[in-house]
Amino acid sequence: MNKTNNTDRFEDIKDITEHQISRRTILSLSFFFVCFGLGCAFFFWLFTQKQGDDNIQPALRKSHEFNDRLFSSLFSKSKTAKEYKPEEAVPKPRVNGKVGMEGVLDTNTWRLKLVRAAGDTQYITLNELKSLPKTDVIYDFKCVEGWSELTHWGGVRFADFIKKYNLNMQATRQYVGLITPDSTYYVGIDIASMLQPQTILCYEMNGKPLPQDQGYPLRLIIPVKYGIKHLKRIGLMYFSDSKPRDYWAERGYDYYSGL
Ligand SMILES: Nc1nc2c(c(=O)[nH]1)N[C@H]1C(S)=C(S)[C@@H](COP(=O)(O)O)O[C@H]1N2
Ligand SMILES: [Mo]
Repeated sequence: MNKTNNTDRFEDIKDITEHQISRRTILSLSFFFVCFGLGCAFFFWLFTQKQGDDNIQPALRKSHEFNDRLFSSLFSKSKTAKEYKPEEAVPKPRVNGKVGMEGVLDTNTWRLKLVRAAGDTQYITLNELKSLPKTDVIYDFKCVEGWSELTHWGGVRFADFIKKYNLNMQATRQYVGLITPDSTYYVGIDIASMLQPQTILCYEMNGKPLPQDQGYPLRLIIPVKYGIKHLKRIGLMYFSDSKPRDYWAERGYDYYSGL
């Protein structure tokens, strides 16, 4: 009597369980197919979109720009890269990137062309820049290709340069643009990162004049950014509220390229 009862109950339970199992299986399978279908539709939509001027799907560009804005807003001037002792720097830093570095630069006639406003360009010599207070920066130089090195640079703080050349008005613009003398390499950088105290217009490496292939006579050192923004052999500098042209951003890399 007892036994029969037990079996009955057991079969009841088994019945319900099997029913539930198949219902749940169907439910989760349908859920899977709906998600899979939505995923396929999304990718189809994404990759059949008309590409923008920069050969990138507008939706990807938009999310990229969203990241840009997010990280620029998180950026604070007090954020600094870790600094090291001079002995820790490598004696011979790697040379990387030669765009705009071809040919020998005429160091006697080189001037920094500073565009103060449309039609108002000032020409600054290396000695004039060297007469400003010098700042040394020893930090971990990082390239997007995946390597990094402890390097030692010297030059004039961009913020000091702004003060000395009365560029406070210009520094209310959102970006600084830098271009090599032959105009083949160019970068655009947000003003907050330029004014960060470790950003220098650099003319020295390991206490000696910059080697030719590392940007002689003047390059940018900007520890809060990846290597791609560290333009070597500066020819021209200008200020702008719209994003200056940027060599690697035009080739799909992040415009902001912050660390
Ligand atoms: N003019 C110029 N500057 C440039 C580049 C370049 O190709 N041309 N490459 C950039 C990249 S990708 C890196 S990683 C650094 C490398 O600097 P280095 O040669 O001193 O190591 O320079 C940057 N500045
Ligand atoms: Mo790089």
